[in-house]
Amino acid sequence: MRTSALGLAAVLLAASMPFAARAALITHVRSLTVPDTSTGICTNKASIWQSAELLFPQFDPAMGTLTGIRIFFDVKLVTPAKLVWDNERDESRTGRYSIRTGYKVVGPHVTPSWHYYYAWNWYETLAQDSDGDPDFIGSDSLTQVTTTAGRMNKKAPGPSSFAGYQGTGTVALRFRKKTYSDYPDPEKKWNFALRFDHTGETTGTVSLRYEYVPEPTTLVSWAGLFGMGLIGLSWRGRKGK
Ligand SMILES: [Ca+2]
Ligand SMILES: [Ca+2]
Repeated sequence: MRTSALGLAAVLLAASMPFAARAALITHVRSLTVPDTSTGICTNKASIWQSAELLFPQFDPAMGTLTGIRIFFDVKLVTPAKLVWDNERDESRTGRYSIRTGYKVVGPHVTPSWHYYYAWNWYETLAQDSDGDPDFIGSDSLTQVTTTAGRMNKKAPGPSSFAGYQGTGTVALRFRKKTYSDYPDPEKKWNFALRFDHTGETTGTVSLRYEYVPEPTTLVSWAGLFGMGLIGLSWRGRKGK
């Protein structure tokens, strides 16, 4: 009886160990809205940054050992970005140009190479020779609207990057969106005035996921219960003799 009780306790304890050591996940999801931005005017290249800050709970070290961090985002332009070009040269040309949207998440120990995503669209349109002022209207103007969407799933490079994410407070992640446009012009022949009428409203979600191994208190308490059961079974075994 004592032998079988010992064997049972050993089996239960062994079975509990992989369970206690298995990684667990906590995912915090935040919705994101980056509104339209007012018009920006520049020459040859247009670029506008927008950003929004999201607060996430830190990982409480009392829960266990943090082993991994992942950031997911899933966003799209819900209103299209609109770009207007105006040719400033007395020469028409079919130009190939792009409107791109870059998405980036910035936080503690996050590098651009860790969380960065681009989506871009290419267009080809004839630009008539310049009609003089005014800009952004007339036969020398091109108007293009575009939509983009981005999805990303990135993992933190390693434990050295976990510091800012651990504690009982919050960690701030800044979501940045860059909408910009340019065109291949190796001969430097072109001169455009560019204007973003707006860069489109972005909505979506950003998620922060912690991967961790739960505190061994779980294992200790199970082992304690099994130990007590073992004592009880042994005692009954002796009493039954
Ligand atoms: Ca012009
Ligand atoms: Ca014009």
